[in-house]
Amino acid sequence: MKASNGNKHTLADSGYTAWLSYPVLPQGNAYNQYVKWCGAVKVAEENDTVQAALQEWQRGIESMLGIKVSSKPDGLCIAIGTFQGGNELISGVFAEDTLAKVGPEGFAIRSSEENDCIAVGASSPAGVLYGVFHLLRLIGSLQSIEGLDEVVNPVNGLRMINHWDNFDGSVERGYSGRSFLYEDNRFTRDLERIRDYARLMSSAGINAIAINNVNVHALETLFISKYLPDVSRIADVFRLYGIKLFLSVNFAGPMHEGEVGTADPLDPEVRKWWQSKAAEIYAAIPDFGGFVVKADSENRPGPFTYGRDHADGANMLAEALEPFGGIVIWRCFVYNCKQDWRDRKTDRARAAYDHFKPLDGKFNDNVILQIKNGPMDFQVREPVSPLFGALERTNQVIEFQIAQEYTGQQRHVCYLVPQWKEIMEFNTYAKGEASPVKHIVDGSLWGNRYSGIAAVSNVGNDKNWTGHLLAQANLYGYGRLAWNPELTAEQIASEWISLTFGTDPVVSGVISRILLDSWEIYESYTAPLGVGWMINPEHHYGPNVDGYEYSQWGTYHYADHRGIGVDRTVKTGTGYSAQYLGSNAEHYDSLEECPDELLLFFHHVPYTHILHSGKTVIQHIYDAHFEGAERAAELLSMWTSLKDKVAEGLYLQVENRLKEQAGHAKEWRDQINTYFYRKSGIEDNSERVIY
Ligand code: GCV
Repeated sequence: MKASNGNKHTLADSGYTAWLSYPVLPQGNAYNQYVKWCGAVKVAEENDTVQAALQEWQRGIESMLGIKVSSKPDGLCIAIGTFQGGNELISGVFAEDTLAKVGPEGFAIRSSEENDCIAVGASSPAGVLYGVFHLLRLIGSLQSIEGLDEVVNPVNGLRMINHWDNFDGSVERGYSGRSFLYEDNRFTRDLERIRDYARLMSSAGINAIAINNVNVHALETLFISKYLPDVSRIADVFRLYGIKLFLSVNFAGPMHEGEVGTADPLDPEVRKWWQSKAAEIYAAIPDFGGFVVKADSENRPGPFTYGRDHADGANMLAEALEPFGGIVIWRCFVYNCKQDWRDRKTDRARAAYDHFKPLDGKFNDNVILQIKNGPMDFQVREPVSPLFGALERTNQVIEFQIAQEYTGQQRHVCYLVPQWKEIMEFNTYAKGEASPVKHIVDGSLWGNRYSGIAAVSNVGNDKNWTGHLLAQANLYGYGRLAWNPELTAEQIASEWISLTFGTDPVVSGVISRILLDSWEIYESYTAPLGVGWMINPEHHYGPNVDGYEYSQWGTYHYADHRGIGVDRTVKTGTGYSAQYLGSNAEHYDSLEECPDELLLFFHHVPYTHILHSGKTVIQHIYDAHFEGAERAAELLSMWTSLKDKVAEGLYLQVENRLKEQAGHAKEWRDQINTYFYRKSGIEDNSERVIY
């Protein structure tokens, strides 16, 4: 199998090569420095992953610098390899204490004048690959490669992507075409595309991918039996790039093929069934990652059917995987979508905490709970899930959604890295004053065996992977943030822009501004003050104030002619605010202290309530929607200023999406403003026309 070369111009122009486009670098000091060092490379290992790193190096250097890379150094060179791989340049450059600092996936990099080389060394082939991508990234963003002397390890152990791809080729919440993994109930034959995908993921730092939807349908249930050879072929490609393959499994699997008449996790036959499946999987894929499970949620089967709890269910699977080193990733997105919440006490936001807090400490060591970032469902604004901080004795990963289900579906630009950063920095007060989510997620706060980050993929078979070209920044940014949560949203944006579009500072300035403003803009014309779900039911695109699909019991936002918002306080509401720790609980519970952006998530208030900003709630709604729509239009004019500076193919893709966004933002503005004007009967104090 060869990595695809294709017609480079066309591929880059379509967005296919994404942040591995390796744009030609400008002449100048930096360029001369790179040419001086990068003309030759020394590699001593035949290992497939090290060879993949070498190929990537050659491809990147030849494209960015326009030179041929020799593999027979005669002077300055780059040396690539594992510490034990027999490359004498690597062993000569790194001191013993450096080797000790390099973790299993980390790497060391050192520019050594005395050895005439820049060495990239690691303890594993995957580390070598990450090191090579790192050096290519430095070059692609015009940074110096002289004087380098650093050890880089990923902060998070698990850096995972969850595909919601179905075997029939559809993608649940997919906004970039169909699946590139499956077509009409068959696995793809285009392994080159899988390989290019693996390259992209690995270069962003991803090390785990679950290839099928957490809603596992009948045929996908057979991925662990009949279709195992196909799964194994994908795992072979991922392995080359340091990525472990995971499968989402159906909790009722034992019943599906009629082999066992129950899925009760305490039934010995059920346990045996899963154990034998695990053995079959590991015989085919020795480094298989494990299972992802959605149970007892949105009509999925689970342990509740048998009167068992989620620890019973997860531990049963964990036992089957443990002998092979596999893990179970058990999702906490468990709620009863049919619940009657007219009592105004029943609250979906409470569900994950109510289900899982009592189970803390009851899960096996190879179970990880996967917790959505917020208590609801990836809204443009919601508080951080109170489960972060509540589980002291349980492995856990945070789940983000790169797919923009509720944030414009990759038709609107919404750079999500600032949102994820804010969530990771949120202080839970779980263990003293400094207990941010990022330290729960990286395992350091409680000393967990497993920890990390997972996110729902935003890719499909659209040529540019993500539909909206600018949505690639979310995919790249997610990986980079998972690798190192200390990177800023600005840094990540700037890296992505250089690697994708080249290093022109004007281009970088404009695209950076578009990305960094986009979340705030999207929020302002869609979801005021923490109210969510004002979108059309089922497909979740476009404005519909009463559109929450489970609204048979009333509207989601409780708006009437007097006021709006969900009372989640302890005294008069659902009591959800008490799920937080320390001052967070008081802060959210208090009408005076609750931050404006979450006010309506926690409180029901009259439209005339005065915000910290000094505006009334209703005036805020009007202003935010007028301003948001205006700013959305400005995004388009900012982009058009780049017409002659960005390759035409890329330029036009983004222009088309931004045109749609500008028009659609007006529709949002008009629907939301009209609705609340009619409900409240209160005039806009700027006397703008509200239709
Ligand atoms: C995969 C939301 C989405 C569903 C998704 C679910 C989940 O409800 O709308 O499409 O199902 O979250 O995360 O399991």
